[in-house]
Amino acid sequence: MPQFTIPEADANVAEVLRAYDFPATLLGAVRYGQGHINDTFCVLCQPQEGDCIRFILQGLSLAAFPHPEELMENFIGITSYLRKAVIENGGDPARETLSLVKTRDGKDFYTDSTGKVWRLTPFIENTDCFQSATPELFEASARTFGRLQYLLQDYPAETLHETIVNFHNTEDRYARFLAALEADKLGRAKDVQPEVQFVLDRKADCSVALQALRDGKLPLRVTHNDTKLNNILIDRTTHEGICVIDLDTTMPGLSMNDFGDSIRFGANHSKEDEQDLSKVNFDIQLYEVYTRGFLEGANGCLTQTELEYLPWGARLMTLECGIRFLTDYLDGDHYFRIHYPQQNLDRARTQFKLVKDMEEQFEEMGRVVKKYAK
Ligand code: ADP
Ligand code: GN1
Ligand code: MG
Repeated sequence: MPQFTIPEADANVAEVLRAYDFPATLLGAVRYGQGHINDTFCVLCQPQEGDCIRFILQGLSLAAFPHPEELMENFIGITSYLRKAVIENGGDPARETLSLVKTRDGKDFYTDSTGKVWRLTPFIENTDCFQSATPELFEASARTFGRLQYLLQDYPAETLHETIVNFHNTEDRYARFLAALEADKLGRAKDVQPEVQFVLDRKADCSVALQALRDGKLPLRVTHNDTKLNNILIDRTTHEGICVIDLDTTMPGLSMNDFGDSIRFGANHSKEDEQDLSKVNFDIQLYEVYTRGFLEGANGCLTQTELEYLPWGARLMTLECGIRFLTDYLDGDHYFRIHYPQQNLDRARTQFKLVKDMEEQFEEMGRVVKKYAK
């Protein structure tokens, strides 16, 4: 039987595991996934016969989510709502939406002795989670994210907490970037002048979506707000997107941002922290397949103006994410988990290269949306 040890640094995982009753012999927990924010572990249990039973254990980042109890309230509201929708459509709720395992004392999550909130969910088996995808898989992910928009269109948005205030407020992100630049805590600003200038030159862009919202042109919907390809599980048998995960930022937002964040992450062939920028290119063909899939999944629920703003969503989510990486770099890397010192700067650079490419192909991006808009 394999033995797993819990690393010293994650000592409170042992405490958390004791809070749960597992259905078979607990083997241990290993770090899992490529998320930048939460602490994710795969928990393994061995029944007397048969394969391991797996769970996903997640410690919520207090740096990102100051009110984890509110976040968990959102999580329960959204997953219960999706569960009903899946059942109504004849689907399998155990695989098509996340669910929670209760603690020994019947709670939906566990708060450890340091105040950190943890949740346990069944591992959705026979699925894959991709960092990059073939056009077919990318289109499948698009259908699933588009469909989420469709499924959540009547969700009572006013019941949701804003888990991260001003999350996709690009004007606010710009202001926080200026503050980090001004403070220049680690003296890094002098080495990143081209990147700083890139952001300063795009101040006006940061207002495009918010101005449209203020003008009443775009509706506020319930959106996921973190629609990376690796926030979706793809069924290994059907190759369809089966479950949207990472619901921590699901709250009122703009449809263009859900579309845009997927394009930012998936419509290229490079890693988010690729150092060789000659490899970082926006791929309009991948953009096209994603657009087709997203609009199919959304099933006509988007307004004409929302459709017109989709290309801006891609440009702005990419710019905003680059601004956030650069801000964190200037600030000393407190928000996004890094694995080497310049990683946030490398991440910012890839985003800015993609923004530049999108600016050059912006008209074509608009034409593609028109081609598939119902
Ligand atoms: P983060 O907020 O850190 O990105 P995620 O919720 O996206 O955390 O989880 C990190 C990774 O863990 C995912 O990319 C996926 O590979 C895996 N994962 C999360 N939940 C499940 C689940 N219920 N079943 C299978 N894999 C999961
Ligand atoms: C974070 O949690 P994860 O790794 O799925 C971040 C997103 C960024 C993304 C960049 C809560 O997503 O907003 O776009 O990194 N999530 C949060 O890869 O800040
Ligand atoms: Mg994630």
